[in-house]
Amino acid sequence: SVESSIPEPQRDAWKKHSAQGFKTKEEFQDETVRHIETSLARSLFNCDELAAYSGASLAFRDRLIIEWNKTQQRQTFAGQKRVYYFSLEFLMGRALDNAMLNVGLKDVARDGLSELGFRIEDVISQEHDAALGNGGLGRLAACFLDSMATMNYPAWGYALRYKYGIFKQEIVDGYQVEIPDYWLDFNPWEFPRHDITVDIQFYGSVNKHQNEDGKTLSVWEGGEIVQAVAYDAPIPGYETSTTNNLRLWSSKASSGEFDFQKFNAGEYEGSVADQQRAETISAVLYPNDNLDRGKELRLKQQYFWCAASLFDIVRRFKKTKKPWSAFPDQVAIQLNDTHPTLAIVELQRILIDLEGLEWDDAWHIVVNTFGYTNHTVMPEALEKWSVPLLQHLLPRHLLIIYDINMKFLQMVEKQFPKDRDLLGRVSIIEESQPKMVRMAFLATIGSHKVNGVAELHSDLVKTTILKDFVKIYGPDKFTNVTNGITPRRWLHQANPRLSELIASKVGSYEFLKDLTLLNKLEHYVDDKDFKKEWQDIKYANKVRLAQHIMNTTGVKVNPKALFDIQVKRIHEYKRQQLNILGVIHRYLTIKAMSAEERKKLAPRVSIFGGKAAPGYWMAKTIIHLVCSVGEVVNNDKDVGDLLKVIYIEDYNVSKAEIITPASDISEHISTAGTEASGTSNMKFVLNGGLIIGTCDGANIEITREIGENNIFLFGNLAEDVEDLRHAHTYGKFQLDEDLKKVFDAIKGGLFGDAGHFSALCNSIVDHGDYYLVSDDFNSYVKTHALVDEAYKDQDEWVSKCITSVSRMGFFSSDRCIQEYADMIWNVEPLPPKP
Ligand code: T68
Repeated sequence: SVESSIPEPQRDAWKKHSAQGFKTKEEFQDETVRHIETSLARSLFNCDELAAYSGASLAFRDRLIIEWNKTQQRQTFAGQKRVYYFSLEFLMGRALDNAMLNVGLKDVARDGLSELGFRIEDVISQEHDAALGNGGLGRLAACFLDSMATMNYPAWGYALRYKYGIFKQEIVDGYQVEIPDYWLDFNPWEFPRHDITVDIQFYGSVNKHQNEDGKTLSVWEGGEIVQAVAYDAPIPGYETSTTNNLRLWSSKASSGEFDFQKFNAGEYEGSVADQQRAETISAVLYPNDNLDRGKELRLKQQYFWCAASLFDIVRRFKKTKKPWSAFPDQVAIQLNDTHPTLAIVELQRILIDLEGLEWDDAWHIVVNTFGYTNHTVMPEALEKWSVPLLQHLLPRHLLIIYDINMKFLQMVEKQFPKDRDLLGRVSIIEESQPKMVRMAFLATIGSHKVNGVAELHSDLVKTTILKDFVKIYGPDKFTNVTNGITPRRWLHQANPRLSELIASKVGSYEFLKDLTLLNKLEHYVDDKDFKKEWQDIKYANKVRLAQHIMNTTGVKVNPKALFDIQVKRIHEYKRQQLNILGVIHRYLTIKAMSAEERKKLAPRVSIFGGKAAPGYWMAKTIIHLVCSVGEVVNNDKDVGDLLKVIYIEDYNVSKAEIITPASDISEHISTAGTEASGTSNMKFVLNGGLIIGTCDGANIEITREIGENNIFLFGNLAEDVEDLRHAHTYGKFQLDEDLKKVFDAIKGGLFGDAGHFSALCNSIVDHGDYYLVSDDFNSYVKTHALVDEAYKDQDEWVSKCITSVSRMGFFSSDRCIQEYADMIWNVEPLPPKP
């Protein structure tokens, strides 16, 4: 039996009054109106859409929380292993629509709201995205939470409760402007747990003390204490009552820290400053994707979050009264990139310094607990922390890192005697000025499995950055789990009509839980009526996007044109510059065409979207070029509908839900070997769009699944990139002929002051063209011509789309979670009793 504050005789009374949550339309309306009138203190006379959203959300939240309590109790009773997904980012997007669909009550809510005077779409669109992430890495974590709950895995997410998520992007006069994203104004989805707090230490010094047994232990003393307060968000599974938890830590000054002496001595401002300094830790999400900047506050965030989460997990483990050796049978921790690597060091510290375990016993537990997912092999994105910074902020942890390194190097030396170079190459400490701690090495050494996120990427991990480690540990420690996406949000929620059409053909909505069932669609590839409906749905989705574009940019686009979309973070390696240079080439070509030739051309809308890191100047220049080209092209009456260029402001999860279903073709055109996986490629294909892409990341596996006739691949291969770059640096660079014409147009001022774009052009022409824009340009342009041709045969095009969708089953994040669970976590699901 578990401890309970309610004595046995009173429990029946308690149970009789237990909250049940609504089930019917009337109950939903009761709950919604009650919340609007009492929780929000509004009435019939001042209930706007925002209040309706809030009331409906609170009604749903109540339902979720009831299931959540039951789930947590059930999981605790069962006593089996839980998964903890450590990620500094969870890009959740909106919660209400997802909650409605997952608990299967969206129709109830639609009718209920309609009778109360509201359209459900308007209510849903009131919600502010939970935007606690940059891009793919954060969204992957969110998809994984959905899959883990849906598949009934006992799983928690751990993260930071940033006060400001990723900034909001405005485009002002063709430039990106960043606006802070204060999203906590009203968030019905989180529960503050003021009773769940952890004191987190920073700075101070390390001293030796003897414990009762006469053993000498290192003790970390002094420094400052910041308090972590837990905030919980329920994560409902689809068609299951399992409701998991996402725990977010918020920082505040610890009660000891808030200096009452200062306060009483009249130094009010000083004590408030302490408070603010503490709160700074969880104040803001760092807006860089795939770039490491080594800022002290970022390191503080990482430690704060890891230490609080581990304390929480250890506290939970201790309640089981099991021996420490059982820890890895109860706990699996997955590290989403190297950002949580300090958790490895922190667990080792807890075990040896606080719990008195021997080093080797402790280390065995640590390694068996952790798994590490790598998301990049690009050098500028690999995390390193300077030794002096660590020494200052976390002196005890640095010593432990040195010990981990020493024992590891001793082992390597035994295995490969006299290979001094090898020792230098694999050392956790880089012998630079200042010395640096290589976090990917530490994460690898401290985990039992390391995985990449697509086949090519996992191979690159093994042959480039972790090559020596494969030699040392053998290949079995390294594996691949190709990314996936949740079909609930990215098909059913984003594209309800397509989901419904599919269900009508494959027999039920079961495919949302087993995406491989989509293969039944292949029977309908030649079904005329089906294809007509398919096309109608695509058209309707394009009309919806065209409306959004009209509302936000004032540009009218023709929904019958070919919609060509590239939405993702702006990065040179993702090559939005290749796309826009290709668009300019198209524009110049159209201008030179006869009226006859123009008639044969399929009209195009080139759509871009995505944020640039605020300090990434080149990325901002790319945005500016896209906007400047749009300014000229969209106002060129001579070109008209043949070409439009659109920049969609503030790309985020909820915009993606409108954009993804509306593509005819989307662009996934990174320099081969740079994009670890990509996940929007999967979203677009699943929504019946074709893609143009390089042989990179998951594009390769998408091709294998859907067939090479159904994808437009182009460009150099990863295996040739190094040689090409090498050739460039040794003077063998030949600027592509067509690209030269494009640069001449830019330099001639066709898109405004050429000076604005000179660094961008020079990076290709004069500075080695690191991302191989010129090498791939010809192949890219030619492939777009093939797209134009293919689009003319609509019947064949739709067949390709249907075939592709029917073969996308592999890319469900449910399949990923199954692989993680079996290969890495060794955990079992715990389904609710029927
Ligand atoms: C992305 N990484 C990969 N990083 O670029 C993408 N980085 O190929 C892959 O599909 C996706 O991860 C999921 O595996 C990122 O999104 C970041 O956002 C990031 C954030 C902070 C620091 C470094």
